[in-house]
Amino acid sequence: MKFKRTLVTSALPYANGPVHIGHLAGVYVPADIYVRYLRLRGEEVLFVGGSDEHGVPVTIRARQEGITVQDVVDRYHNLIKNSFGEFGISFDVYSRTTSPIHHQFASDYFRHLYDNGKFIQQTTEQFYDPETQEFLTDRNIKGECPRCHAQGAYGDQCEKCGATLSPDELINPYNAVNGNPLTKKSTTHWYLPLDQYQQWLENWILENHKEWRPNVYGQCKSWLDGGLKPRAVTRDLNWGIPVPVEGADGKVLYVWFDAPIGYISNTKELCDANPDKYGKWETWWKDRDTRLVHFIGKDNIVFHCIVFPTMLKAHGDYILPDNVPSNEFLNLEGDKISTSRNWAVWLNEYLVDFPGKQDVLRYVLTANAPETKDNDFTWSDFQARNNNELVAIYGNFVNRALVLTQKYFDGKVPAMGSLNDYDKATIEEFKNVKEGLEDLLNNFRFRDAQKEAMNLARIGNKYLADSEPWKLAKTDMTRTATILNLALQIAANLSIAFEPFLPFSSQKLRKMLALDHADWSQLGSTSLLAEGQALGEVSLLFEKIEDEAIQKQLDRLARIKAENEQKAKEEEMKNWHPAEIKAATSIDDFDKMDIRVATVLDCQPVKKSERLLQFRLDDGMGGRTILSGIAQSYPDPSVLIGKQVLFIANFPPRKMMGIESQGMILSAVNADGKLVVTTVSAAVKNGCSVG
Ligand code: B3M
Ligand code: ZN
Repeated sequence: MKFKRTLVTSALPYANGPVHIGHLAGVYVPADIYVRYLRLRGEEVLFVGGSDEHGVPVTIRARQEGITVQDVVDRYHNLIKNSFGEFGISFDVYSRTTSPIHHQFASDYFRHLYDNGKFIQQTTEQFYDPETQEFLTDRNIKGECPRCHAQGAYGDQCEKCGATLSPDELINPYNAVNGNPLTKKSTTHWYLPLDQYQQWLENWILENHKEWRPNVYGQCKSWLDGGLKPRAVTRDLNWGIPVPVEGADGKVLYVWFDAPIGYISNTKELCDANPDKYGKWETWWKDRDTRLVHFIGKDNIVFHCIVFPTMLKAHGDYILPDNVPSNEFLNLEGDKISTSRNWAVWLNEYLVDFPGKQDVLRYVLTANAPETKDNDFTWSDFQARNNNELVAIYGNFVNRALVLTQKYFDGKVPAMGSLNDYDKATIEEFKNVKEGLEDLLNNFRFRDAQKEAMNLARIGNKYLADSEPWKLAKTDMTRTATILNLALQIAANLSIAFEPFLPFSSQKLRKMLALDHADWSQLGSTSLLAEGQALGEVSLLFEKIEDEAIQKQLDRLARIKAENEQKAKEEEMKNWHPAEIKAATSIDDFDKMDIRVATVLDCQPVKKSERLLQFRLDDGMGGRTILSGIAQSYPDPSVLIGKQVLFIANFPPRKMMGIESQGMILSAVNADGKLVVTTVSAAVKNGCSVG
C-alpha cells in the first residue's frame, strides 16, 4: 500500500532522569535518521516526541531527591528536551504529558471508551501499606527474589538476575520507600479486555505484519500464544490524570494508558498552533493514507503492538501502526545500563567532556545499533571508530580533496576533463550507493545503511590514494583537475548520504563545499559542484580522540562500579532477615554433638584451594588439625592465631586436598555472606565442652 505521509513517533522517555546513550541508540537516533531521510526525499513527515511525566518512576525520584513531583518532571523534561536538541534529534514537536491539552485529551479518550462499554470493572486484592494508607504499585514493592534470592528485587523485576516478577512472588515484600511490611486490601479498577481482541490481534499482527522485525514479531507472537488477559488501565495513585468517572476518587489513569495517547495529543498541540504548516491533527491520526511508525525499545513492544493498538481499535476512528521498529538493548562496557545505578553515559555529561562531538556519538551508536540483538558500547570502540573511520576515512578523504584544491586551484572547483576507465569505474561504484542506501533505510536497517554511506567515503579515499593527484600536479594539471573535481563531487555526495546520520558534519561539509542544501534525489550525481565555484573555508571534519580522554571515562566507570558494589552490600545488610527457625529438636539430639573450645596455634591457606584454611588447634587433648571453608572471609588468616574457637570434636575425620580434617570449626554467616568464627567471651581451658 502506498501512503501519502508518515507520522513517526519515538517513545516518550520518563522524566525521572537525564537521557543516556541507551535511549539514543535504541530509539531516538534511529527515529531521527529515518525522519531526516524522508524529509530529504521531500516526503510529508511529522516527528512527534515528548516526555512521559506520569507513572511511578517520577514519584520515586521525587522522594529520593526530597522535592515535589512537579519539580522532578520540570527539571528532567527540560534537561531531556535540551539533550535531544543538542544531538540534533529533529522533533517537530516535543511536549509533555502534564500539558493541559494532554490531560484533557487522555481524559476524554478514557471517557469515550468508558461510555461505549469498552472496559470491564474488576475488584482485586492489592498490596497495601496500612501505615501510609496507600496501595503500592509493582515498582514500589521490594523483597527477596524468589529465583536468585537477591534482596531488594522489585515487584515487577529482579535487577540482579533479570527475572520478570509479580509482587505476589516476592519473599517478605515490603514498601520500597519506607521499608514497611505490607498487607492486602481490595480495590476496584477498569480493565481493557485484551482477551476480546485476541483474534483480531492475531490476524492483524501474525497474518498481516509478517514484515515486522523478527524480535518484534516474535515477542508479539509469544504474548498472543500465551493468551491475553484483561489489563488494568487505572491505578490507585495520587500522581497522574484523574479517572473521569464518578466515585473514582484517588484513582488515576495508568501511565501506559495515557502515555501513548500523548503521541496524539502532542500532534494536536502542534497542529492546532500551526494549522497552516501542519494541517489538522486528525489527518495524521485518522486518515488511512497516513503511515504510522513507532520507534521504541524492546521493553515497550507489548504496549505499542498490543495494548495501544487495542485502545485505538476500541475507539474505532484511528489508524494503526504500520511498523514498530524496536531495538534490543545497548549495554555499557558489558553491563546493563541502569539509571538507578548510574551505569550510563549521560548525554548532558558527554557534551561537557566531548563538546561538539555529537556526530561522533551518533555515528558510534548507529554503527553498534542493537538492531537484532543486545549490543555493547565500549569506550575503546568509540575511540577506534572515531579515529579509524571518521577521521582516517571520511575526514581524511574530504580534507585531502579540499586542501589539494586550495593548493593547486586556488580553492575553486577545477574543470572535469575527459574520464579514464578508472574514473568511470569509480563513478559506477558510487552511483550504486543511492539504491543500496534506500533499500536499507526503507527497511529500518540503519546500521548497514551507515556502513554503506561510509563505503562511499572509502571509495573516495581509495580513488584519491590510487590516482595520486599530488604527484600528477607536477606534470599534468588537466588530469589533476579532473581527479579533484571528481573527488569534490564525491565529497558533495557524502554530505547528502551522511545527512540523516551525521547532520552536524554534513552541514559543516556543505559549508566547506559552498553547497547550500542537500537533496536526496541528487545522490549519485557528478555535477553537484559547478566548475569554477569557490569553496568555503576548510577545517577538519573530525578530530582524533586521544587516549587520555578515553581513560578519563574508564576511570569514571570504575569509580561508579566500586560505589555500586559498596551500596549493594549496604542494601543487603539493611534488608537482611534471619532465616526461619528450623523444626523443633530435643536436648538428646543436641547432646550428641560434642562442641568444645580450642586455641588456634596456626592458621594457613591450603595450597591450590580458594576456600580452605588449615587450622592447627590446641584442643587440650594433644592437638588436632581442622580444615574450614572460610578462606574468602579471612584474607589474612594469621589474625585468628591465639584466638579460642568453638569446634565440633566428634565428626568422623575427612580428607580434603590430601589433608585430614578432624572436626568442624563453628562460624556465623553474616548478612553479606562473610563467615565469622565463633569464640568464647572469656578465656577457658582448651578442651572444655560447650553445652
Ligand atoms: N515512558 C517507558 C520507557 O521510557 C515509557 C515509554 C512510553 S511510550 C508511550 O521505557
Ligand atoms: Zn533474582
